[in-house]
Amino acid sequence: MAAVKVFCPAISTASIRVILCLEEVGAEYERVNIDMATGEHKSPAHVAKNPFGQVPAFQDGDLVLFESRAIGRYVLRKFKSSDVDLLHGSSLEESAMVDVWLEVEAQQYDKAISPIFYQAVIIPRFYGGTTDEKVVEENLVKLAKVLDVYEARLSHTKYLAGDFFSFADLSHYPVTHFSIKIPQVAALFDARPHVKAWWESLESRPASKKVTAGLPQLS
Ligand code: GS8
Repeated sequence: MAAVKVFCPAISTASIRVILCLEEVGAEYERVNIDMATGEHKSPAHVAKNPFGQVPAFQDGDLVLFESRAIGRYVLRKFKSSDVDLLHGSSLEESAMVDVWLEVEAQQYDKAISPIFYQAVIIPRFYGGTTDEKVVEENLVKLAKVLDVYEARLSHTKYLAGDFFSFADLSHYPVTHFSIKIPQVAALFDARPHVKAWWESLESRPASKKVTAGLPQLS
């Protein structure tokens, strides 16, 4: 069976989400580099795969996908086994809880933490610009409220969807891996012991370590 392909640069939070899924299920894959510095993600060849001119794009034979969370679901369904089913598809209730916390990740968590990451890390490091501290401050307040909900949830269950690791947890990993180095973000995690323990358990997963080994520290 030909390996599936992920079209992305080494560093991209959405793309790392897909690569992590592939590593967790032990699938064979090929990462085809997209050089964002030269605008390759806007090239006709890439836009044919991702019409928004973003990374990642994904190909499995004739099937071409974009949107990292949708690609992740596909990978986890296609390569699921009796050992690894990060969507918990065999249980209606558990898979519903995975869906709930995946939505929370996309609609609440990511919307608070990504602007902090973008302002505090991406703008100064990759665009030579100046961080908008007001945006950072506003989103730190939002992130603190989201993490209060997580702290309450994680004081009852080991992971977000229940006492099992799932795609909902994994989906948080990429942007958090880079953003936790920002002191104000680290302080929010440090102040919430269940969130902190949850984060440490995500960081200690072999797939997380493998995927982020060798990536530069961004902040
Ligand atoms: C977001 C992709 C995205 O923002 C997904 O796949 O989850 N909802 C989409 N990709 C960024 C890189 S960060 O990982 C990107 O391609 N930025 C360049 C651009 O928008 O031009």
